[in-house]
Amino acid sequence: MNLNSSDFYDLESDLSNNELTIRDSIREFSTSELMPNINSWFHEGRFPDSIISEFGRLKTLGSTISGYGCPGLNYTTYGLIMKEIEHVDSGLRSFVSVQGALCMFPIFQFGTEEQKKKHLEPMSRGEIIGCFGLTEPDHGSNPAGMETQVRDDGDSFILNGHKKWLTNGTRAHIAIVWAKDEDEKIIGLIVDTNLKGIEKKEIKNKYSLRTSDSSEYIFQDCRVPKSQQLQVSGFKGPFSCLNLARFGISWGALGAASACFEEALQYSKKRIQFSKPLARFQLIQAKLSNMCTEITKGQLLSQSLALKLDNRSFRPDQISMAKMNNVSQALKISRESRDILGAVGITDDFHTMRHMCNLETVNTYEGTEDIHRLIIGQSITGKNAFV
Ligand code: TGC
Ligand code: FAD
Repeated sequence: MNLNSSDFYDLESDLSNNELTIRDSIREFSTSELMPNINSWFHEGRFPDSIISEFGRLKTLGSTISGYGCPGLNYTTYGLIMKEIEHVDSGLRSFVSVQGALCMFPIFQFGTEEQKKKHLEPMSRGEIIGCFGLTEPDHGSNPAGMETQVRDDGDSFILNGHKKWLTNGTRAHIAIVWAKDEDEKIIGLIVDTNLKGIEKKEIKNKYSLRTSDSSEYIFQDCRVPKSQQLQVSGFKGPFSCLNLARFGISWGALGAASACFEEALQYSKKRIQFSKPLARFQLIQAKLSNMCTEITKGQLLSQSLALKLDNRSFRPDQISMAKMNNVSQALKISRESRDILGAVGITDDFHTMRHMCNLETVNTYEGTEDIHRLIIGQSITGKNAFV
């Protein structure tokens, strides 16, 4: 076994040649293009636009979609891509999640043929960028309370409301916006972000996910042509996009967790205290053993879930379990790794603390840890804690 590896069960041997080839191409790109720059991007608090076309060239955008310029990869490969990118940084993975799972997926799944032909191919190349507006300032965990609404006006809808925390929002060409119609039904619109009546504000003051573009959109009598409506009604529209994104996050979190574990493991073998390497102390070994065990368990959950998604036999509450577990464990692992690194762990000579700050966001977005706990609770008890 490679002692720096967190793959204790040799789960890599379950991967096909094609899955490994794609994983390796992302790893090569991450090592040569992303890792050398990640600290500067994080300090500057900016998403690097220069990598978007590379993400497109590497087929990371909309990778599970078949046709319209997309490669139709299986869910294990999609997961591996997310893991490799988040091994570098959660904010960079967020760009890919939002573009693919939250914007291209609904267009593919619920769009008209005309909408698919217009958007999907350029989106797969990163020439059209999307963002996703479900959350509002007063409605996060409970989007059912949303106040954003549309009024019917002939060939158009008149859109009013306020969406917050849109990842990719300041550079997006289109926004997938979820709103209530006059009958209080949820509808989805592909909104051209240059339309009159949209005010965009970047959210700058973040300690977490600093390489990701977060923004808010205020719609004031924004006229959206009805031709931009998605063919879905009700919450299954936005929630089915979240399924794919949450699944990808369950893999991504394993990337961040293994980056932290690998850093702590290497350091513990070199750092001498009390005349011994830290790795010789039982308490340090216990921490490393726990981290490695949790990463292995998380990988088993995500790999098993990928096969269920391939067979279309998954349940959303199974995705909740993988998202909740893998992200909360990754956050714990990043904190333990930071502890093992001692003082130097708070500097950017190491990547652990950046991962730790990022994982605070990942544990909150796409459904907080406790919201997923309650989704699982509802399944196993048959009692709905949300009403
Ligand atoms: P509920 O009554 O349970 O369901 C309403 C309708 O939706 C259907 N449904 C689903 N369909 C597909 N997949 C799922 N996962 C689904 N969950 C529910 C359900 O069958 C029902 O359909 P129908 O036809 O019977 O009407 O809905 P609820 O309002 O009680 O939901 C409760 C709760 C808490 C589970 C839900 O509100 C929730 O998941 N809240 C969390 C909100 C959230 O995750 N927001 C994410 C915003 S996007 C984001 O964070 C992007 S981060 C981007 C990045 O990666 O950078
Ligand atoms: P709240 O819902 O106010 O929750 C606050 C706390 O209360 C949490 O601990 C929560 O678990 C707890 N809580 C809430 N309800 C219950 C309950 N019933 N029982 C027990 N505890 C409860 N949204 C988008 O639509 N698009 C995006 O692209 C997007 N990107 C994001 C990027 C970043 C960097 C961040 C931080 C968020 C992003 N979000 C996005 C928003 C994200 O989905 C929400 O932040 C998340 O759903 C939680 O909502 P909230 O922040 O309003 O917290």
